[in-house]
Amino acid sequence: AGPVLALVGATGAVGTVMVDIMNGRKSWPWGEVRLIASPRSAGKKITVRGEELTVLALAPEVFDGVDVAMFDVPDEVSAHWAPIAAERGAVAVDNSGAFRMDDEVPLVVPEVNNDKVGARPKGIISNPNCTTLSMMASLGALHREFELKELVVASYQAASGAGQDGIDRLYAEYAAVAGKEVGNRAGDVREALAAAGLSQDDSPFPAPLALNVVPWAGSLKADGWASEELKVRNEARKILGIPDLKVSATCVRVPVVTTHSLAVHATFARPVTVEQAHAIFAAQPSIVLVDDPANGQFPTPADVVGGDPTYVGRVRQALDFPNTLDFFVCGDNLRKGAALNTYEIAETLAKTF
Ligand code: 2RA
Repeated sequence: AGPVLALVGATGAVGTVMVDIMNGRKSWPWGEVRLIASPRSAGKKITVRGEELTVLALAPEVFDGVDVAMFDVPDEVSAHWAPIAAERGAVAVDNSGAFRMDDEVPLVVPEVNNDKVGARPKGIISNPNCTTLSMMASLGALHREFELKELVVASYQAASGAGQDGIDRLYAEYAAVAGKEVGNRAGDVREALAAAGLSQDDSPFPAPLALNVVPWAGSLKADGWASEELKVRNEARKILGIPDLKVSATCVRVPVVTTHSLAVHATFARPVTVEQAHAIFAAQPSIVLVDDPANGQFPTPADVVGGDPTYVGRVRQALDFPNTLDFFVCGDNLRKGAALNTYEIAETLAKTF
């Protein structure tokens, strides 16, 4: 009958996209699917591949008989429940930050290091943070040829990186400023939000996001770094297998609903031309190269959202830095950045049962 797949967090922002991905998959290796969520969401009905399933409440017994359990839930929920799923015999594929830097948990991007899925002493495999993930297919492909040495990135992260609360907040802020002439005077966007009853204290973002950019994502870490910036550094090193990779990241939230973008400045051990990079990107099944600025062709979140591939463009040889490329990537943070990558790992595992 095929292996049993569980989805924990089936009703959240990423879980909802996961259901969409499962419904769109051409091949289907699974014999049974179980949708799992908090007791609050249990009982909801969701259709997966033509079958209406009832969402089950998270409990140890729901993992009995499960082969692969995908987790799209907050860190603390994964930290508690993924080991329970593993104890009950499932391989947990976790999209939270709870286990990513654990030496006994592989951190997998199928295009880059699929060979690592078998080495999972804890029965847990981690999915990278969406910001890191958006650039991994392109950097992994270049690293194989030219050996990556240094990486400087700036992110342009969408509101949905903060989950459904982030999406809801951005729409509410847009509604509050729509049709108003604000954004010309310091503080007038804040005033417009307050006038519409939107308190900054209730926002998942530390400043207004509509008509703005916010140079912050995640929580405060030592020396002024944001957790998101350290994730980019640590996860890139682990996925690419370059423990001493020099990385510096600045993470910025932008008023985009879904799709993260990154400006990447990557230095290699060997010289690399734009033509070589184009050829490498064009050969990757999960990358779409859109790089014709003379005709206004480059990736933008508005053109990329809802798609599976990572889009790459604006590829340039850095003028003042040897062996260095600058380029721009866009990836749907809920799909390849989260649900799709998790599902691709699960699909790899399905072949092993
Ligand atoms: C964000 N990368 O965009 C995070 C979500 N995991 O906030």
